[in-house]
Amino acid sequence: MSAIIEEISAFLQKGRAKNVKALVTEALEANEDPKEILNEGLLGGMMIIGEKFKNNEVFVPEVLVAARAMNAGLTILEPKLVEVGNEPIGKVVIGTVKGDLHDIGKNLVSMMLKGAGFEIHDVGVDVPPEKFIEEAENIGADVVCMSALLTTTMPAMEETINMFTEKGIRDKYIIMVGGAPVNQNFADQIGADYYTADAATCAEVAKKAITA
Ligand code: B1M
Repeated sequence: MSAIIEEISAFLQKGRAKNVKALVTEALEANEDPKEILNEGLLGGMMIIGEKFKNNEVFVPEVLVAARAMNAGLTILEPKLVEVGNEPIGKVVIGTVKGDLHDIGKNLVSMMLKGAGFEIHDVGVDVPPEKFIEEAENIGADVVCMSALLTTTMPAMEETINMFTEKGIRDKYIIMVGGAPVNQNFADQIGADYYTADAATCAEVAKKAITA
């Protein structure tokens, strides 16, 4: 790992958003590979924070500032990771489910979907089933993407799919789910169309599904 990427990871762990932004800019100017900046610098730093959080070595405030620094770095990196074509290949509604405030994974998924040519309608975090439905119906979405990072919020995915079904509109949409605690079994159990483990695969699968 280059020195600058190590520095990005270190500043992210300290939650220093301004330094992370400046270093990501500097790394891009120095022709560092954007994917390496993402995977080793930003996500690498966040993984270390995640481990420390799990072991009670850091607490919510530290994780929160690290997450802010991560999002700050992502905004600089986004144009390099995403090259958008002219005509959208489909419309996506994306959000983190009710009760869940984690948005970094969702933001990455949005970014990759955008890069794959989708028009993105991000409804944010802590999104109730009604909101997913309202937005999907309003914009005429093709795909609905739900993210969950907590085992306690996974049931909100099922609740959302059930509400689409109750309203008789389930089959209008390709429904995709993901997030660290979600897996293929769970996706099958709740009647989602696709589960994918990471942002890049989500974009690939969505593209295939819509052009199938
Ligand atoms: Co939270 N948190 N957190 N947290 N947090 C986790 C998730 C946890 C695993 C930490 C731990 O204990 N090791 C744990 C969950 C345990 C569990 O349920 N199994 C946890 C907990 C317990 C909590 C609180 C309850 C803590 C508390 O208050 N006591 C609390 C809950 C708040 C709430 O949501 N209601 C909480 C709060 C927070 C912060 C607010 C401080 C902050 C979030 C800030 C933010 O997002 N803006 C935070 C963070 C940052 C984390 C960790 C450290 C990092 C998550 C992250 O952003 N990872 C996390 C530990 C960890 O994951 N190691 C943890 C990077 C991100 C790129 O990965 O989101 O997994 P991820 O996305 C991946 C894939 O999952 C996938 O693509 C991405 C990669 O390409 N993906 C999809 C995601 N969505 C997808 C959708 C798809 C497809 C793929 O299709 C639609």
